[in-house]
Parts: sequence; C-alpha cells; structure tokens
Amino acid sequence: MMATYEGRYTDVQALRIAVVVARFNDLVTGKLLSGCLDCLARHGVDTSSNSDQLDVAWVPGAFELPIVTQTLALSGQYQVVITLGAVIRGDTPHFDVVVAEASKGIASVSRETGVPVIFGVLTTDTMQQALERAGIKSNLGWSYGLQALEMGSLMAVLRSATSAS
Ligand code: INI
Repeated sequence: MMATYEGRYTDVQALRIAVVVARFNDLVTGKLLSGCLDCLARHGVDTSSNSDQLDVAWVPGAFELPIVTQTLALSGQYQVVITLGAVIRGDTPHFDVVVAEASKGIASVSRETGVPVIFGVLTTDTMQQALERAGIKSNLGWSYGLQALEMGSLMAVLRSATSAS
C-alpha cells in the first residue's frame, strides 16, 4: 500500500530547535530572527529566555553558518537547525564565494548529519530587496520557522515509519 509522508506544524512539543544567525547585515538578519521566533511561538514553541526548546547562536557572517550548524547538528540535541543570513550583491565583491560556501556547506551538513537544516539565507542585489523580504513587504523569517516545524516533524514521521517496517 502506498505511504504518504507529511510533516505537521503542530508536533512541536518533541522538537528542540537551534537557530544560527549571521551578524553581517544584522539590520536584515535581526528582522529575520524576529519573524522566525514569532512563527515558532505562535505554533507553540517556547521561545522565552529560559526555554529548553530553543537556542540561538550568532556567527560573524554567512560564511561561518556551516561550521556552527555542523557543531550543533552533531551534538544530537536538536531535531532541526535554522540558518539565517543576508548576502547582498551590490555591497559584496565576493558575493558568489560567500553564497556558494554558505549554501553548499549548509546542504552538506544537513545530508551528512541527517539533521534537517533550513536555508534561510537571503541573496539579493540590493539592501532594499533584502529589507523587503525581512519585513517591509513580508518576513521570510516566518516561512523559515514554518519550514523548520514541517521538516522536524517529517523526519520524526519518517524515522518512525522506516524503523517499524
Ligand atoms: N557575510 C554575510 O553574511 N553577508 C554579506 O553580504 C557579506 N559580505 O558582504 O561580504 C559577508 N561577508 C562576511 C563573511 O560571511 C565572513 O563572515 C567573513 O569573510 C569572515 O570569514
């Protein structure tokens, strides 16, 4: 019989979540973090300062996201990690290098550790475009929070289904 696997947004009690945020362009990344935490809180995650469900790590820039994400994923303490960053082409001669290292690094951490990692790095041509995606028009941080809940839940469903058969 065909199986359909889906993550839910309501299975939050069993999740421990880490968020790794780049300080570079923190006008943008701080807003992404606010949107992300707002989404998690509205879905029942304890985002208070004494939370046992959520930890936040700050790194200098998007280039450093993979190594810290890897350390957190390997700790075995988190079911999902969210990365947040903003790389802006107009201000960044080595835009392509930073974006390539961040994206490849984050993808490989996720595959190699088996911990889902949400790619929340905005890559835009201008600061205006980044701000539009971080709150002026919509806040993609909110979507990254939702995607984290879905993936944390989906991986739990898959693990349980595949270990039972
Ligand atoms: N880091 C970013 O997150 N965004 C950027 O736009 C950016 N620019 O413009 O260079 C950036 N650079 C810093 C980089 O991520 C590292 O922190 C730095 O090179 C030290 O390794």
